[in-house]
Amino acid sequence: RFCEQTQTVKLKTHFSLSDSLMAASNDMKTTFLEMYSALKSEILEDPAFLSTTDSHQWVHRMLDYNVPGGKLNRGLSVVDSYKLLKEGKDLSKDEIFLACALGWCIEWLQAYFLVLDDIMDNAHTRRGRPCWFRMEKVGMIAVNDGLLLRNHIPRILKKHFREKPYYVDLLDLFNEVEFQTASGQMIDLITTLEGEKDLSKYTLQVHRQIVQYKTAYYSFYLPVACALLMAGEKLDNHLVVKNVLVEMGTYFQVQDDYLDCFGDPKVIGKIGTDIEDFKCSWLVVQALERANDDQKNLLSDNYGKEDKGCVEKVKKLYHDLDLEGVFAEYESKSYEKLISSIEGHPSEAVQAVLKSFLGKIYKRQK
Ligand code: GPP
Ligand code: MG
Ligand code: MG
Ligand code: MG
Repeated sequence: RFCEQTQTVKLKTHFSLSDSLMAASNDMKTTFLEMYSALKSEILEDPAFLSTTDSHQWVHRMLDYNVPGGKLNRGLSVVDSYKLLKEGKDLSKDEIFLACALGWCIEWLQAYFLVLDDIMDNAHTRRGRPCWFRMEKVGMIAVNDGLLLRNHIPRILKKHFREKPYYVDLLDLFNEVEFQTASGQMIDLITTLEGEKDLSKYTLQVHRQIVQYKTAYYSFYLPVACALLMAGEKLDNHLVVKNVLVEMGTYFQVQDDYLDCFGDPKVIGKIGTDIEDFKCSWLVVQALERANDDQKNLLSDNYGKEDKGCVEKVKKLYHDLDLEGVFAEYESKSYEKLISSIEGHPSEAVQAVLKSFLGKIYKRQK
């Protein structure tokens, strides 16, 4: 079945024909989305889901609801990065196939994290729809769905990469990054523990630790690391690239924290819950650095409460402290710093990979 999928004209001719960058990335998205259906079919062929039509249907619906509906930035980045590492050489059908499969593994990982994160954050919406656990008849079955999504990843890797010389490194990479993300998530969660609501522990250092671990490794390092492994590279030789990507991932999560409060829910597809959840968000850390004693008291009294009035008071304080301006300043400073680190890298191909990544997220609204 997979061979048939990859025989399509689009896959055969795509890279040699496209000379416009825009057209190339649109076509690649189509190809990438086609791969999703193929991978889903393989998963659904598992005997575990064949015995009852109900289980088959459940997994089908669960995958369609949670896996493909995002921006697909992480997944598509594997393909983009691999292409750039190949310095313009045409990719074979097989290479496109494998890069897309790895990209989907990251999207599967993201789906698994989001399904569970929304339960832990008591969120309401995701990607413009109710969170999966909020759906009728789903509830806490979503915890098990998260586990299933997670377990699909090594199955996809085994099926398509078992014979590759980099298979072990790939498995190790996914394991390591999952560990880092869960560790970051743990710190994110335990800092908000009820009964210990103490804003004085919220510093830039704690914030950095949380976001580096919960977001940067899986969202930024992982896609490029996958592409590097496919290109035959050893990850130990690319620690500088890793550092730049972790910096970029940190900047990306600061944007996420900012958009949680100042973004348009219709555009970002989710309604923020960071203030209610007493999160160690970049905004509250910046507010604490700038607040006078009265404003600090206002924060202590209102941060971490479900009450709409309390949330509004916190938002007004953020506005009074001009956190929009502080963020705009942070955003352009981060961009400049990242560009100069990138331009210090000896390889033009690697520079192109990193710049393409940065271009996708700079001043993002969603
Ligand atoms: C983003 O935090 C971090 C994750 C989605 C990682 C979750 C990790 C697990 C091990 C479940 P966030 O809560 O700010 O994201 P969002 O704003 O999208 O809810
Ligand atoms: Mg969270
Ligand atoms: Mg969340
Ligand atoms: Mg967030």
